[in-house]
Amino acid sequence: FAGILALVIFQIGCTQQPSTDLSETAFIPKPVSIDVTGNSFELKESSVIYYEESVEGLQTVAEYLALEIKRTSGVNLKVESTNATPKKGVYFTVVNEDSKLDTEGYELNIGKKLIAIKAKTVAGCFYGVQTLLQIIPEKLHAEDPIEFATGIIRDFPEFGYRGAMLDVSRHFFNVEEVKQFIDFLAMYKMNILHLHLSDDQGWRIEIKSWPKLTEIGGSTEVGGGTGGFYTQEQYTELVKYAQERQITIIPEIDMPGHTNAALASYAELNCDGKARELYTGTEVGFSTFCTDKEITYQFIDDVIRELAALTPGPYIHIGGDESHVTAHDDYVYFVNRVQPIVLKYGKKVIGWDEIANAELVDDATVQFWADVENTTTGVEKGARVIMSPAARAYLDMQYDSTTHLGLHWAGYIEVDHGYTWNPATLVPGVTKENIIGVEAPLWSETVTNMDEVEFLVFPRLPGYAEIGWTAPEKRDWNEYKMRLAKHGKRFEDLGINFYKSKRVPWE
Ligand code: TNX
Repeated sequence: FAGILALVIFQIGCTQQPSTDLSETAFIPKPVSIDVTGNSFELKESSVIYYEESVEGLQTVAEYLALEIKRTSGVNLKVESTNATPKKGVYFTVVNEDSKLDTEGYELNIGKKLIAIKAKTVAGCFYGVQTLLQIIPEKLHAEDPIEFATGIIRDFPEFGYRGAMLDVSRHFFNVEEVKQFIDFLAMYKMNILHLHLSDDQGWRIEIKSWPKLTEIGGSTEVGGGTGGFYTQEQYTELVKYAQERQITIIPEIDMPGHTNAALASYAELNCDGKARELYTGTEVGFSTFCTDKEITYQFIDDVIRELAALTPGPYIHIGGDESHVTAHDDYVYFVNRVQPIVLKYGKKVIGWDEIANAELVDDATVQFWADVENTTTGVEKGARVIMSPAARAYLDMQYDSTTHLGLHWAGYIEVDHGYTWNPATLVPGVTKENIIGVEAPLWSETVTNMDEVEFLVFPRLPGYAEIGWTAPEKRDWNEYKMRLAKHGKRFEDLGINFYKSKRVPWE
């Protein structure tokens, strides 16, 4: 009897039959609603992925799904346009009138013959794809059928801004590495990549009117490595790659502090007219642009003009943090002069919470990282807020005292600590109405390669994605950790070097 039982268990374990209960899938972020219909849909080699012909950008989404299915299973599905709902296969459609669908929302209807993904926007369809992909195991064998449990998922995000930041200044990450980072965000329906493009240790974006920024300022990084920079063509390639994944890149030029790389490249930007030495250490707060020289503002005008031309997204980030050697009045004067330059080139201003000490222009956004008073001042001045609390959301904070990568000036952030906070109640006086969303920054003083990026990003990133997407009353650590545990297999199959936190019951 025991032998037969063992055989039965062995067979169940081996047949790879997926559950037909859609609600058992460990989705991250957790969808708004799942209705289970208890059947299964089988994707065959002959299945076609259709997209509504008249919708611009929908073909890219359909092709993205085909490529992901090919990557995981080796199966090559055909992608075709249509102007009528097909009877079988996969079908993408964009509808204008459905009032139940939010701008970024989607409805994923998995029937026995047809998977229909409906949304108001192409972005919504893309999020439907990400949900669908979480139903398929990350690695399939060619002979395995690709089965989907049937049911209907209706879903939309809590916040419109769901992002992460990558500091490419302290250590440089090349185009391929940034693309990989973008893929991580896309998997979890994040829609913002903030790139920290300049700091004391390196200037990373080509500015054609000031070429020494990258020739000199781009040649270093923390620890003495050779640095690097993106040509404008490479940067445009990144913007496009992100766009295809519904991600907006927000470029940051940090100023007036954190500017040593620029001050080393051009002597005239210094008050004493002398170029600074290049810097490869990790101190902060020692550099400043000369706020009372006109050339400073001509320089910034050129930089923002060129950057805005490379930026289809609505925002330019002007930094503004830790300008410890800029006198307060000079700082305020500087931020007041720089903001209109951003507006002049058709973009909106974002700055770290310190910029709230200046007068804020219309539509300015302050990024809360440490100072509650700055942030509430910003709100009083009419600004909106991005929540990036260092003690909860900094991806460069160590997990605990035994994990060595990262810093701990804002404390240790174990996976549960990073997950169990509510952006709308964390800072008294800053409510949901003031907040556009959540961003998890990865500063790179200690991070030198993608293996190290992955260790700090995973498994915390899915949690920040869920905080941005899923309403707080639907989030609970004890339930979330079970879903996260199932994603461990996915991380392994993707070759991601993740931190195996003891607080997560990995399978
Ligand atoms: C503070 S957060 C900084 C960065 C550092 C980071 C390290 C912020 C706006 N400024 O310059 O890289 O801490 O965690």
